[in-house]
Amino acid sequence: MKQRFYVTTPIYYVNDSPHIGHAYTTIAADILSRYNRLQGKEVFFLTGTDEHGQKVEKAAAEKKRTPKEHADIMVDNFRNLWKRLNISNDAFIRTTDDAHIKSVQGLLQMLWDRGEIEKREYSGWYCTPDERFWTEKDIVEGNCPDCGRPVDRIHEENYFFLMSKYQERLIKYIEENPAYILPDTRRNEVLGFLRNNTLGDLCISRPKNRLSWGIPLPFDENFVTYVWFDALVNYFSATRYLVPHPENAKLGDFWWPANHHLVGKDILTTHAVYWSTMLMALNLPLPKNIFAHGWWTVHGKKMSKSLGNMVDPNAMVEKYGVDALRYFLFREVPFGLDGDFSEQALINRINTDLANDLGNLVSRFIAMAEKYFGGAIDIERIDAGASREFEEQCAYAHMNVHRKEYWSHLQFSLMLENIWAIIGEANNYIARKEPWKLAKENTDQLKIVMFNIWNALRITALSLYPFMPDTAGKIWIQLGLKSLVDEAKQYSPEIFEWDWKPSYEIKVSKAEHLFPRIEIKDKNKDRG
Ligand code: ME8
Repeated sequence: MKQRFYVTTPIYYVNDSPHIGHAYTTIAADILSRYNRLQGKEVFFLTGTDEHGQKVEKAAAEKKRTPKEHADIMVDNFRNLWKRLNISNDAFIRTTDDAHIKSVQGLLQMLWDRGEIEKREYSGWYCTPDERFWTEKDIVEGNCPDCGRPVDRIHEENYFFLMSKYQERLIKYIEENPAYILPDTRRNEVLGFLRNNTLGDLCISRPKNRLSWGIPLPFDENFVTYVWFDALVNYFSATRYLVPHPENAKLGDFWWPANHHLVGKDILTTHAVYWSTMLMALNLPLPKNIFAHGWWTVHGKKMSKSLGNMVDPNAMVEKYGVDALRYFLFREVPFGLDGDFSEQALINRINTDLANDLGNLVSRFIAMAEKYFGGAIDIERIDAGASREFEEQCAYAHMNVHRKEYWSHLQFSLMLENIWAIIGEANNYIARKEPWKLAKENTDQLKIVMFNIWNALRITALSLYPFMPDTAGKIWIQLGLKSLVDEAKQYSPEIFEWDWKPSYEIKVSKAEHLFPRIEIKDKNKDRG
């Protein structure tokens, strides 16, 4: 049976407009999915939208729509963006899906029957916009510690998930499974928090008279489910009805547990603490990994509607292309750390790494191959001589691109650095070998050199595919190969080796330059 790989993104609030932060997590999941598919695994890549709660209810009322009508309109902002960014998700979950609602209710009933949920009198400070309770010591001068807006004092009865009793078990689990929460800094933060604080129980309901847009508790119609309980369950509920062959899910052949839950650092606690303890109470296995990546800011500031500084991925794609944006986000900042987004930095990456290093290499190589041999590459050439050094350097960088620790720890920027090491080697090799001289002096040697560059570009295209699928596919075709995805699947794993050769003749062909340079007008010049 094929190995399985299940990766998730957070389900984004349907009411918000997606920005580069949302694009970031989703592209990361896409990179992992594409890579694992190419390695021959059966992949389930899940993303979706979080559609219940007060904010959706309020926004819908303002627009004179029902919450569901509002969600049905807003969800397309996400769906369309994912298409535009070349996201290869296998499913899109909405928390308003009937099957998800039934799943949430089924799990709640199970927890209720097992005595894991209790009804209690409750009073606390409530931040309405954030839909979050705070304790006396959390609030800052009568305001929400998170968003700074005023909080309200609320007394009511509510249902609580008895989370506190799992504190020790969770600490032990995280200690014994070093890869459960990554990166390590985040793991240490969660452990520090759990060791130094007493975990409370989790309020998992809202009275219907205060909030009606939610999933009714199966054991008390007067309450709806707290958004986070509803939302977190998506990762499991999807494995019951959205996976390939859902009929197997019914037979107990589950996709669960996920290999990676990718989240931003803002929602690490809800995943590492709430979700983990919910799963423990349900007797379900925990995901293999929760990876909390860093935060994109703009000029050092948090992106927000009120500051008007949200970077719209659609606009970036329009101006610079999908692959340039995908590349930039994962090359510029190691996954896990925070980064500051600037268009200037994006342009610099396009002009240096993409136009100069990669684009020029491809077009120079194709032009030379056409000039010297009418585009034909002699793939039977084997170099026994000095240029094995080139092969060895490429092979070393290529091995790094595929390093297991990089992939298990999501070190995307290191993989890209190694791909660029191959590109750099190929550029140096051309400078060293001077094919234009060989063309006059030694065409046998020239054939070997051309084959080696061709092969380095073939390996580059394969390695680039998860990050820049469109560009990788274009290079593949220019190299005279047939179809990157089909051939990679058909000839995996040998195709990833330096020595792999196609079984047909190769003729390269010119196409448009992959990444034209972006010229920036010098503002000072305009001023005269
Ligand atoms: O929290 N930098 O949804 P959400 C990097 N519905 N990533 C960012 C970012 C930024 N500036 N801003 C947002 C929710 N993100 C819940 C999730 S999951 C069961 C429920 C990304 O729409 C990042 O992945 O606020 C973050 O965790 C997520 O968007 C929050 O999305």
